[in-house]
Amino acid sequence: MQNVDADFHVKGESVFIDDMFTHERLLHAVVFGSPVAHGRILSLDYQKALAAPGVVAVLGAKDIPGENQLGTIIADEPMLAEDAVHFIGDPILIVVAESRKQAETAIKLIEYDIAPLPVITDPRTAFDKGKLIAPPRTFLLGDPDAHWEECDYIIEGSAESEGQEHFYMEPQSAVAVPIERGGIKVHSSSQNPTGVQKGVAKILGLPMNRVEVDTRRLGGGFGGKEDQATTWATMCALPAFLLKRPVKIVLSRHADLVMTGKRHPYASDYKIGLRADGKILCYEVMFYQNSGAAADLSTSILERTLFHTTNSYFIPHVKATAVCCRTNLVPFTAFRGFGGPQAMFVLESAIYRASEVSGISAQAIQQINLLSEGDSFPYGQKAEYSQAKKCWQKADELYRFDGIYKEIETFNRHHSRYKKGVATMPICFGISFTAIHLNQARALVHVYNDGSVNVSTGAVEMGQGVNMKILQVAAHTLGINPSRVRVETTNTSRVANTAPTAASSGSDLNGMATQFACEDILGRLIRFAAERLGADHPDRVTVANETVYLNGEATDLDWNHLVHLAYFSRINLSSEAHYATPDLHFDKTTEKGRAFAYHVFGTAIIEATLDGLLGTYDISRVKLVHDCGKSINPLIDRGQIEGGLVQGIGWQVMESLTFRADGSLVNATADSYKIPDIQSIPDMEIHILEDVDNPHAVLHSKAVGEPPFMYGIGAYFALLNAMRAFRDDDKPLPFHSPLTPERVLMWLYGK
Ligand code: MTE
Ligand code: LUZ
Ligand code: MOS
Repeated sequence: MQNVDADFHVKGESVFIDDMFTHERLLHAVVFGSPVAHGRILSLDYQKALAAPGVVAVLGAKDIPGENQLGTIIADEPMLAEDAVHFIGDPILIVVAESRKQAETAIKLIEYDIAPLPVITDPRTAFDKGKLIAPPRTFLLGDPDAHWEECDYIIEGSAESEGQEHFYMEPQSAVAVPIERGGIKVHSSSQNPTGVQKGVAKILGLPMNRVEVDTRRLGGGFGGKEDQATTWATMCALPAFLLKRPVKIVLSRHADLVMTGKRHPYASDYKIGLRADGKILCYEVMFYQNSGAAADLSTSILERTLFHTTNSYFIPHVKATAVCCRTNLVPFTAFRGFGGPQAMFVLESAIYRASEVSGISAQAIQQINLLSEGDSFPYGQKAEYSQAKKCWQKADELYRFDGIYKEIETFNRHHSRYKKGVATMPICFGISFTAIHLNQARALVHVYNDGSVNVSTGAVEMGQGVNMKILQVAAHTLGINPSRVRVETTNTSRVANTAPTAASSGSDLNGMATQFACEDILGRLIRFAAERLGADHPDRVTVANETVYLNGEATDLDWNHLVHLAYFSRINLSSEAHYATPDLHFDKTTEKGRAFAYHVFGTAIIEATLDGLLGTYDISRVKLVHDCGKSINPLIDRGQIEGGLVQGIGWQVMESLTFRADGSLVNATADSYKIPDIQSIPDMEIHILEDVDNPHAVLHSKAVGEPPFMYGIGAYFALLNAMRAFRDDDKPLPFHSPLTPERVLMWLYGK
């Protein structure tokens, strides 16, 4: 089925925050952020800004009626700076004016004296100086120390990956509207309306029931609006509350690039041990996460890094340690994969090095070590419904890996300026929030007495098609035409205490709650119909294709009529249902448990073509087999696979996020931060694995939002192989993503 949003998006009729509330009482907020990465505020003078045309107010920490604190996991992030600043862009003052332009102009008139303090941008330095956000954690499986002796090859090295900008099309934005008796309603571009509600309530000193948050849709989130949308919602809620006028905030692209969190950069050291037959016996790794200046979600992201240490492989002896290091960069945050990709890049780097040292191909090492059913992850969970081998075999059968390798060898023999490289990339990603309490959702379903249906859940639509999937689940469960169902905005007054739409589990959790609520209403309708039709048991009655069936035979009672009659018989046509993922547990003292409901698998083969004269390249072809369980909507899933893959390629070989020693961002404009465009999309061949099951998610589907991102890691190694084809000497290859054309040229022609 085609996504119901598609037509409206294409015609420009879908409404985003900036399209809302364009009336004249509306004020605009712009935030003045710290110009230095670390310092003590000696003085601030905003009199000139306040006197500038159109300016209504300039607000600071002292104006906050509630608590000046946004940190959710760790309380280390004031909403507005009090006496110190910790990163460039750290919010200090809010300027509110009649127009955005006036507020932006006024900001430049703010005078300040900030005494600089030492700036740390590198996680290893932060670690050496003891600047940690939380103590390190270690996952241990088997006993590596006792088994290094059995290894024929032992390789040590490091691998680094830089950050990534979300580059959602719609920047961070919100509108706050004061409502009666000092309450407030916030329209927020947030993946986490409950988080916004809680944050705004805390800042304003209100109970949560005085704050209503409503989210229609996001122009992309990708994790960037999981935690950090709250910051910007509070920046307009505070002035709206104090000035009693609606206030809008929409970050400029530049402000969004500089002031908001991104994917965490990581520096890592590894040691890997293999037997002569390619079997990996031992793996030891230390991850230094660059967390930025505040905790945000860093500890949770670090945990997911540890959970994905061994990707799609079984390694019997593993010791993985990880630590959140505090630096003077913007607090880094959730981004598709949530720390998983960073771990997987390190292991692929280790495998690549091991292949160079041992002479066993990287592809063979990958294949030999693939996870089997029942194998243990380092956190003790056993692989169930593991499609690791099935995906690999299917990909090999469909695409003939050997043939591709031969084709490329031939190409490289016959070309001197261009060389190609190829790499395989298996993935495995755990589905569930690792913070167990977040694995819950609710749905509120109304069947109106004309037969139309309205569904509200905690899920936020951000382009991933969750509303479409929920619509399909409702229509399927009720046995009615999908055109009858409307999925409402996500609203904290309708559905409370929601988890963020994240961890790829939006449709798993909210879809299941929707199914339960629909089953509840349908059960009442069926009992009612059974009575009317004189059935001896309600089991004899079913609803399908908008028709009531008795003993498998269509009756003349259709959906409309059934609902109409039920209403007049005073049957409740609404239901609220709750779903909590069963059987999840984790013990942090032993770091063992069943952390995930299930895992998602896949295998990609990726080709890169490199121009050795210019150092430019394209990722020319990607073929992959992906496990979607029983897909609810293959068209949407395909879109997620393509989008995730391309975003992953961007992270690994295109998008350079570079910070100077003073903590400033080099790539702070759209022309210096390069995301993949239509020209950089590879030829893609995507096969969704058939005949697979998954009893752990709604309608036997599997989550699809994040896992395909990690195929992009294969692009890095395909490119390394193309580089090797130019220079087959001993020069060590770089394990430092992104591999930009500059880095490739430096390697090709440097000493
Ligand atoms: N797809 C689009 N178009 N836009 C997005 O912002 N976010 C990704 C993924 N796919 C995103 C997307 C991320 S980070 C997650 S966690 C999931 O969608 C969230 O949605 P789901 O849980 O419904 O899959
Ligand atoms: N958010 C979160 C996530 O709070 N916990 C998670 O485990 C997670 N995983 C992926 C993306 N966001
Ligand atoms: Mo996605 S990083 O879980 O929002």
